[in-house]
Amino acid sequence: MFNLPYVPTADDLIDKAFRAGAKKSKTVRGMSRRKPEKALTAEIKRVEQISAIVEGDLNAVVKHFPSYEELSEFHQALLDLRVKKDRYKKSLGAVKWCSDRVSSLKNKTLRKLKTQKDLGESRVFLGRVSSFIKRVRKDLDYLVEVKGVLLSFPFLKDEPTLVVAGVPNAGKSTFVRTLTGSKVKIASYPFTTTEIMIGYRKVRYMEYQVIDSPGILDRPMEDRNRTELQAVLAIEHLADVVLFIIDPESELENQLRLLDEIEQNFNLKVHTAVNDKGGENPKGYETFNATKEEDCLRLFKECIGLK
Ligand SMILES: Nc1nc2c(ncn2[C@@H]2O[C@H](COP(=O)(O)OP(=O)(O)OP(=O)(O)O)[C@@H](O)[C@H]2O)c(=O)[nH]1
Ligand SMILES: [Mg+2]
Repeated sequence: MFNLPYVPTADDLIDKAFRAGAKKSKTVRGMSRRKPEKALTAEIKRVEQISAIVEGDLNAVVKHFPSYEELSEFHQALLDLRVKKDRYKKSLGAVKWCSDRVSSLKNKTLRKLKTQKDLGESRVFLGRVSSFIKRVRKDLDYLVEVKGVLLSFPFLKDEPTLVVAGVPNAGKSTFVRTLTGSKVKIASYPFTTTEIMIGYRKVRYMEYQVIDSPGILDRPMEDRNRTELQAVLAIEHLADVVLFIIDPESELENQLRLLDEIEQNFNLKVHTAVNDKGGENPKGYETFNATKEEDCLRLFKECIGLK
């Protein structure tokens, strides 16, 4: 989804650029250290090569990392859970600053080398480039972290979307897996799903996006952890309709309060069903077995308004 470039560490970038510079100057200079003309050309080539590599790597970062503003609302909210947006903006700005400084220093150094023919300018250039790069060391490290976060984002299609929600261990993933065939993880303990997972199902030639979300606990929003909040964001930003699965083995009171919260806070159609793990179903909600395809398809069609 994001075409994110290689983000070098400060040390790697210095190392890579300086090595390439040395190699380039060596091929020009050859073995004849004493010829001043060749020595000068060799230093010019070194400076050009180093700045090409530094600017190339840094500009790729500036160009290909998405700006916060160009992300969808859902992705912005997801990023906010993991990353400080001001820090992200600042890091991109710092990388741009470094690339610009190297570029203007290169121009200045090349002018001096060509006019004054002072080879010492090349050494000054190396020192200053290295210190510019070291000044953005933390920014580069931060962007490596942001890259990991951006790459973990789910790829979403612009299609009618059902978000499956409920308390942990309710059977959400089992439903999504049976309905869509997506290989989401299922286990008999809470918080098995820690990120938003996506499956697709076609019904009457129309494709629907089905989102498996982490469990949400019935507790105040400010107490909810990052895992739970991802589910809240999916309901808020992605859902056209919600399927709320009730776990008959878990306390009903809490689940009904959570259901009420979802119904009150988001202007959405919420369909409710109880899976058939056993236990009671006092309100007479529809029962289904999440491992049976026919049950899941029936329920799904009801959610999207098809018979
Ligand atoms: N008998 C029965 N067991 C089910 C049903 N649905 C799920 N289970 C079992 O319930 C347990 C939890 O299932 P998951 O699908 O992982 O639940 P989840 O809601 O995704 O859980 P989290 O990701 O932790 O929130 C597993 O042991 C499933 O095998 C069902 O319809 N009938
Ligand atoms: Mg799950």
